[in-house]
Amino acid sequence: MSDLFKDIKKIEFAGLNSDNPLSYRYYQPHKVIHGKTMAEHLRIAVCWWHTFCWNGFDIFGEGTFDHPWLKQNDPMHAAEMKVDAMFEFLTKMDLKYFTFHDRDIAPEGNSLKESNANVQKIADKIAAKMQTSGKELLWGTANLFSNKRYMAGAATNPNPEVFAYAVAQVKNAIDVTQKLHGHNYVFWGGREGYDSLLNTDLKHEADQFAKFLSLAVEYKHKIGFKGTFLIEPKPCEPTKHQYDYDTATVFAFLQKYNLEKEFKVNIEGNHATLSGHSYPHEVAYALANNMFGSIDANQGDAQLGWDTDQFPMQLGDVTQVIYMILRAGGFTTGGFNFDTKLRRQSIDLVDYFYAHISGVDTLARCLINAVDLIEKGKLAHAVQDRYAGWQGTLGKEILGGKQTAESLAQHVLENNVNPKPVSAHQELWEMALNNGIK
Ligand code: XUL
Ligand code: CO
Repeated sequence: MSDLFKDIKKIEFAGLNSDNPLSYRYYQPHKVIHGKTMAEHLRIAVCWWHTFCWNGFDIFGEGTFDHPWLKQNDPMHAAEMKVDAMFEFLTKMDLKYFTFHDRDIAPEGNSLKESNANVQKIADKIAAKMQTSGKELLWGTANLFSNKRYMAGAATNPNPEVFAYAVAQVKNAIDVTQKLHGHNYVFWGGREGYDSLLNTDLKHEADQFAKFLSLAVEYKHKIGFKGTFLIEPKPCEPTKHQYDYDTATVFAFLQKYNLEKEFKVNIEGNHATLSGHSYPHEVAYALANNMFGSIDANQGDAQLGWDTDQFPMQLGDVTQVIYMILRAGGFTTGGFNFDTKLRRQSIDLVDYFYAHISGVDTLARCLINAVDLIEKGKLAHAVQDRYAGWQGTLGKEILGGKQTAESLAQHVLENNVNPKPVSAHQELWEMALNNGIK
């Protein structure tokens, strides 16, 4: 193994009394809780992009990080070092999964052929590392937004040649994901949206987008890729309006084009709040519509209206999210991905560890909370009792199609139906959730 993080030893569980910041307080990967190990429940991944590619730049200032893999003159050599950094980091953190965009793992060449060759070469190195380490690819994806050819979108670009280029790039990214046995493949519509309606043909762009997804689906089935296709909703940024606004919008779009059976969603916590929803809302909506796939565990900052990609600390939201996921049977192919980045003043290598340990412990702590809420049945009646009436004759007949508007009117009039208002006890359930957060 490389020694890029040579001053840091493997992170171990040390419990709540530990004052060593380089230890887990909650996360015990092999501990069985609610029928599975913590690692199996959470399926935690580290992302390539923000962790090893971003150098701390923002729109007002240059990169602030000075890490070895960011200082190499030869981009392929830098790419190889990033592979070493990822696998050393996963091993030291005792985490199993990773995620990447094609352009994160290997530099873009002078042609797509050259770019594909770069990706294949680094993928071979990744495959070898996976073999010896047992680490796995949670999802792969294509970066269809950084290169200026995509400034007006990829699939939704007014120029069909850009569309063709994007399809060709995605084909290669799916091939690589399949080769590395990826559990999922993600579509985030980086620049699929608009900046001005004055020069945008919304209907045309929607048709293009659907065609793009259909071609990917067709190809997936042709090559027998077994992973799940995921769409990652986000309402804005970089464009002022992104077409995959939120889960409901994605679901409606997919249904219009008969694609809803082919995709699930990758929900990112802060994208949910940017769309004016809560993080639990997006998860609940996805679960309710059989669209739930995976999660990017990022949180935002309540004072900032952009995607800050911070490590999760919101115990209430995360507990509620894990509670819902567990109640629905847990992740299948998905998991919790840290699509998160350090603050640009966190310039030491050890900051990667502080950040991820904090994030992993948030997930583990909220898993423990959620299991406790479930096993003690603290919230069990919140929903069950409220809808109990639907288990009675009237409820069953309505939903079973045995009633019409006329028969219901007759029923109400003849029986002088006069429903009594009942309390929803919202504060009682909020108290139950809050008291369950330990
Ligand atoms: C962008 C974002 C992406 C996707 C994958 O906000 O979240 O990293 O997760 O393209
Ligand atoms: Co994301």
